[in-house]
Amino acid sequence: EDVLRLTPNPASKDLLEYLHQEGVETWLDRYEAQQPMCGYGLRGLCCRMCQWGPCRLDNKRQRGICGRDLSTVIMANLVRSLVAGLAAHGRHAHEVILTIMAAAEGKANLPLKGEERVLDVANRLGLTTDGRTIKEIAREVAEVLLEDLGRLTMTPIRILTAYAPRERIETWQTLGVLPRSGAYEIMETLHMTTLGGTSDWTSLTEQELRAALAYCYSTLFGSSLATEMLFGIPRPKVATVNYGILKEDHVNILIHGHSPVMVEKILEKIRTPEIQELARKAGAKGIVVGGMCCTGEELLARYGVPTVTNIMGQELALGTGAVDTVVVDMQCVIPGMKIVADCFGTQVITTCNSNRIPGAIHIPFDPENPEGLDEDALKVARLAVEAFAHRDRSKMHIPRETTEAMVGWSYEAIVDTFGGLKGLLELLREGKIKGIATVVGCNTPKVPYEFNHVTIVRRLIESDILVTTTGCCSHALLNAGLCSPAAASQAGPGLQEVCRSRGIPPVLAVGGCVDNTRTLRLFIDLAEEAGVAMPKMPFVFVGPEPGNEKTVGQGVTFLAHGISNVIGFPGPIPVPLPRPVAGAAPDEYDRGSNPVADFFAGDGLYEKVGARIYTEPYPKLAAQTIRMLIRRQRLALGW
Ligand code: BF8
Repeated sequence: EDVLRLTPNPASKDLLEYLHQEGVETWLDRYEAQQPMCGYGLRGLCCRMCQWGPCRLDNKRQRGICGRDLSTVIMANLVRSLVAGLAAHGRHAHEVILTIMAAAEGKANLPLKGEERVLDVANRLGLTTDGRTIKEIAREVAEVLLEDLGRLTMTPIRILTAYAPRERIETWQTLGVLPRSGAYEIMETLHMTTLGGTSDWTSLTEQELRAALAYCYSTLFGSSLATEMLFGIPRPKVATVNYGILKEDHVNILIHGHSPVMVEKILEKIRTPEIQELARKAGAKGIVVGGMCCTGEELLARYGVPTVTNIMGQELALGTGAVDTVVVDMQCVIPGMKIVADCFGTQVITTCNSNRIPGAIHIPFDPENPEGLDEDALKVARLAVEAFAHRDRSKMHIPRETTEAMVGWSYEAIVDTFGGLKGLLELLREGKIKGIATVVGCNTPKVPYEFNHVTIVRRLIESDILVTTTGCCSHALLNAGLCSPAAASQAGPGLQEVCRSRGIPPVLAVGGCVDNTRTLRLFIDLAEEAGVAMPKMPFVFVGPEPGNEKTVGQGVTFLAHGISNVIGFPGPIPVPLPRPVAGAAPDEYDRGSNPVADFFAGDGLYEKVGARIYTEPYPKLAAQTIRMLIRRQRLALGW
C-alpha cells in the first residue's frame, strides 16, 4: 500500500497497479512472500562461511561452533559483501580495458574517441607521450589499468598514486591499508574470513578499508577512465527520459546492464539506413532506443539516448507490453525481468557470457575475440527490429510521462560550468552553495520505491546543497524532473541563482555507478584547491536505498576519503537504529550497540579516517542529518 501511495513517479505507480491487476508477478509480490525476513540474516548475524553451520548469533549465542564471535561474523559478512561488489565492478573494468587493447591493436573495429582522456591519464602516470600514436599510448595505459586490477605483489596501485590526494595516501599508509590490486584483495578477504581465518574483527575493518581502496582505484577508476578513453568524455546535453519515451507505433528496444561496449556498436547499427529501413518494412514508424540501469546511463550521458528506469523498474518497463526486445549485458539484470518478458512476448538478448538467462537469445561479446563484433551487433539490431512484427498489441499499456533532463555531467563538464574549481569553491565559500551531497545507489523493496531518493534530494536542494547522482538513484531523480534546469525553482535562493545564471539543474547526473569517480575527483580537487584536508570539506555521501553488494564499496570508498555516509537502511551493518524499522524485528540488539556499529557510527573509524556512518531510514530526518553535517563542517571552516 505504502509503495503505491508514496512512489513518486506516476508512471511506476500506474504500471505496478496494472501488472497487479493483470496477475503478473513482480518484486513487490515476491517481497511480500518473503515476509517475515530472517532477523539474523538482516543483521549480518548468520555465519555461512563453512560447512559446520550455518550458525546464528545473538545475545544468548555469542559465538559460532568454531568459536567465531559476533563482531567477527558481522565484519566477515560485510567485507565479503564488499569484495563481491569489487568483483562485479572488476569484471566490468576488465571488459572495457581489454576492449581498449583490442581497439589499439586494430582487432576490434572501435575508434578511440577519448583522446583527451588517454593523454590525461598517460601524463598522470608519467608515461611517454611524445612521438607516439594515440593507440600506442592507450595500449600502455590499458596495461597499467589491467595490472592494477590483478597485481599480486606489494606495489601500490598506480592509479591510486596518480589520483589520490597526498594527505590521504599518508593516512592510508599509516593505517597500513594501501591495497595491492582488486584481484588480490578479493583473494585476501576470502582467505581471511574462511573457517579458521582471522578471529580479530578489527583486522577485518582494516581489510574493509583496504579492499574499498582497491575497489575504488582499480575497478571504479578502471571502468570509468577506460570507458572515457574508448568512447569520450561526456558533455552536457538535453534529453527526454521516463516511460513515456516508448512509442506504440515504433520498434522499442531497451538496453540494460553495465558494460557500454557492445551496445555502443548496436546503437551504431540501429542508426544505419539498413536497419531503419528494416523497421519501416516491418510496419514501424521508427526505432526508439531506451536505457535501463547503468548501461542506459552511459548512453544517456554520451549521446542523450533516453533512459526509462532502474533495477526495480525493469519489470515495469517490460510490463508496458510495448518493448520488442531488451538487450542485456552484465549485472543488475534480475531474473524477474525474464518472467515479465515471457508474459508479454518480449525478446531477450544476452550479450555477456557471465549473465546468461534461460530462454534468451545469446550473442556474446568477448573482448579477447572481438573480430565478430560488427557482425554480431548487426545481428542483434536485426533481431530486435524484426521482433516488432510479433508484438501482442492487445497488451500495450504505456504511461504517458516524459521528463526533460540536462545530462552528461562528467568531471570536466562540472568544472567548466563553474568556471573552474576556483569558481565552484568560491560559491561554496560564500554559501550560495552550502555543500555538495552525492546521492547515489540502488533501490530496495524495503522502502517505498524511489521515495527516499526523491524526498531527500528535494530537501537538500531546498537547503542550497548541490547534488550529484549516479545509478538507480539518478533514474529516480531524472524521472522526477530534478535533473532539469527547471528544477532550479525548487532550490533555495543561493542554489537557485547559481543554476539560473548558468542554465543548469540543481541535481547533476554524472553517469553510471562506476562514475562515482567523477564526484570523488571533484571532492579531491576541491579540497586541494581549498588547501583543506578532505574530511573537513562540506561534502556528504548519501545512499538512501542500498541494494546491491556493489554499493558497500561505494560508501566505504567515500569513508576512506574522509566523507561521511548517510545511509537510508542499515544494510549489512547492524548499526543501532533510532527506532524500529519495518522488516527488522526490534530486539535488544537493535536498540543497543555492538562493537562493529560503534566502530562505524562512533569514534573508531572517525579517528582513523575522519568520517563515520549515520543510519537514518526516514528520508526527512536523513536530509536533516545531511544539513547538520554540512553546517557543522562550514562552521569549523569559518565559511
Ligand atoms: O551499478 S545502483 S542496482 S544498476 S548496483 Fe545496480 Fe545498484 Fe542500480 Fe548500476 Ni549500481
